[in-house]
Amino acid sequence: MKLTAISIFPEYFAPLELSLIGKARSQGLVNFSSINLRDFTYDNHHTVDDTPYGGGAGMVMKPEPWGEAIDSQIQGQNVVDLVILTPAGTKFNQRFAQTFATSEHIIFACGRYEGIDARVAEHYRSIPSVRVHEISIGDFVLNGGEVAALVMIEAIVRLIPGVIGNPESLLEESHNEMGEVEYPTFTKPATWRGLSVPDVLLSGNHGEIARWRSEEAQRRSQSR
Ligand code: 6GU
Repeated sequence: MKLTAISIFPEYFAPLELSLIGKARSQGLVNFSSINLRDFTYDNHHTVDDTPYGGGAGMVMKPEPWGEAIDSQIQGQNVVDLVILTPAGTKFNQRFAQTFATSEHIIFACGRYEGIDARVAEHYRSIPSVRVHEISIGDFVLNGGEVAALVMIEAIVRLIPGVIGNPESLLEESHNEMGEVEYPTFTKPATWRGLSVPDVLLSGNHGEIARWRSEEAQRRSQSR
């Protein structure tokens, strides 16, 4: 899988060197690159924003650098998923992560300021080899799409076969097919600061344990 982030702060993606994602990269399971939007400007100031038509506060990202940057990444590609990060987008969830985990190439367009000129999404929707997704990671406002892209990348890359050592852990975890969150988990010691692990988990009775976990998962899913 190829992942490309386009941003005015490509340094934001440095953490992708770490941990499981870093390992997936060094194993060749994912190929990540971040590119600087300002490299696709032609004026001395490398301008990427301007005032909004119709007035109002804040600045809007100009379409031309985005067009040039995205074009440079879709050349000669089959199909690409173009993810435009915006708090006004469709909310990201585990189902989206599963769908994107089968993508060949995802381009993350990380806007700043009051967002990217709306014609960028419109233009790429008219290109048959590009699937455009405007996506938010939740009902709150970030300063830009970079952190949202990092969240999506982590959720997606861990679903690629071979990235997680034990694929069974993917089946049991929260937000699985059942839409349920996970049951509470415990490890040694059996008593910690006066708090004991539920007896059933020490019983060795696998049927009872499975029943207890499923009840706890249901209870948590309802109350949260
Ligand atoms: Cl994708 N971008 C920004 N700027 N804020 C957000 C977001 C994205 N998702 C939630 N808040």
